[in-house]
Amino acid sequence: MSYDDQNIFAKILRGEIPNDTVYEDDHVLAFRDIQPQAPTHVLVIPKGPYVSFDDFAENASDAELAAYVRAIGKVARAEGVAPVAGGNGFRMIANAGEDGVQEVPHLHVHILGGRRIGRMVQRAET
Ligand code: DGP
Repeated sequence: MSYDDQNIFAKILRGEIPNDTVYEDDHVLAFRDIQPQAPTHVLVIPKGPYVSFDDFAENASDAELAAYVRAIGKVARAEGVAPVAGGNGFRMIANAGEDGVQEVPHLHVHILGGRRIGRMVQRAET
């Protein structure tokens, strides 16, 4: 699957659509999900044109990979949900492709916290 530069997160990165930014650096943008599923629901995206985690893992530079992982930790700490910083915990979700039910074809990790998130996987699609 090739990258579609008309996807909604590409538009956010170009500043064509507003977002509620919680973190930004040279390689990463993090912003609040428009349909929050928990008190903390932040999306962390690389600024590069990567469709999914497997695309990113294969094609991103070491600097992009490191920045992305670090940014996820920084966001979790800033949101007060990181256990090593006294938070009560969180879940990271990265949906990929059709079976992963990925809606936006630009890599994003959801960070969910602030409540008990529940079971990891449901048997039936909801
Ligand atoms: P996924 O199913 O993993 O591809 O999740 C896509 C998420 O993106 C979903 O939780 C809603 C969120 N979303 C979609 N459009 C927008 C938008 O324009 N702004 C923001 N902040 N979030 C969006």
